[in-house]
Amino acid sequence: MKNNRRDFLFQEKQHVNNFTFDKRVAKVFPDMITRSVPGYNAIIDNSGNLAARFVQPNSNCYDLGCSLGATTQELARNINVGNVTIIAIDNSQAMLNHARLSSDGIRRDTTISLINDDIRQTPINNASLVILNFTLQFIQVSERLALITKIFEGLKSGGCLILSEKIRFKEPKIDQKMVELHHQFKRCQGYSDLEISQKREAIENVLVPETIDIHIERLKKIGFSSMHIWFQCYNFFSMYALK
Ligand code: GEK
Repeated sequence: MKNNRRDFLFQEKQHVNNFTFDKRVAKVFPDMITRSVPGYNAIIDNSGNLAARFVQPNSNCYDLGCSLGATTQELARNINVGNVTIIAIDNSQAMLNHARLSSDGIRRDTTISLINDDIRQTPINNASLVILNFTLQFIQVSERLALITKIFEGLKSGGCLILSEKIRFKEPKIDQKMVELHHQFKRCQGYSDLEISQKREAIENVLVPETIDIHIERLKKIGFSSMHIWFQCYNFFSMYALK
């Protein structure tokens, strides 16, 4: 099955339901996410770069909310130390069904395991790298501290968490400006105003963005020793935090 179909899901006027990662979304997901998230490809590519820098031998890497495995594939290609297992987890079987991972250019002693599970339940252990690329935003705000605390406890010393998210801004005028710039980006990617507004309505109650300050305060409170924002475009950012 091809994974390069055009996202037309919100093209027609419709009764809008809450967004879910179902079969229809899985079919068009690569097109949907690259045309919706400014800098998505740069973030995936650089997750590989960070993996090359931080993954330790004889350890686990976790790609939490792996969708079709784009980040997992990039990690696998960039790991340059021995005996690493990548554990890629998603709770949508429809998304995992569309994952296409290639073994080209991957070390023989790197293992990939795709798992259908809820990341709130999955144990994390012996981890040198954990990635949350646009996944924390779908976890209830009240459950985020517990999830990141579990990740911190499962990380080895020197281990790295990559966190990429849609964000909001405390100052309403700035927030509004960034939302408009994001919508302008989507228009440039070929989405109509109707598609933009219907997608927004579908995702509003499902994806809850937080400010950068809230993310950083939480990571500090949990005990991460340093935090570095390495990418930001409008209301999207990526950072890495070290244990
Ligand atoms: C990428 N990281 O291509 N447990 C497991 N998976 C979950 C949960 C949960 N509780 N909640 C949501 N998901 C990917 C993109 S998409 C981001 C991540 C987006 C999964 C959900 O099924 C979906 O596949 C993914 O998190 C979020 O780099 O669509 O904006």
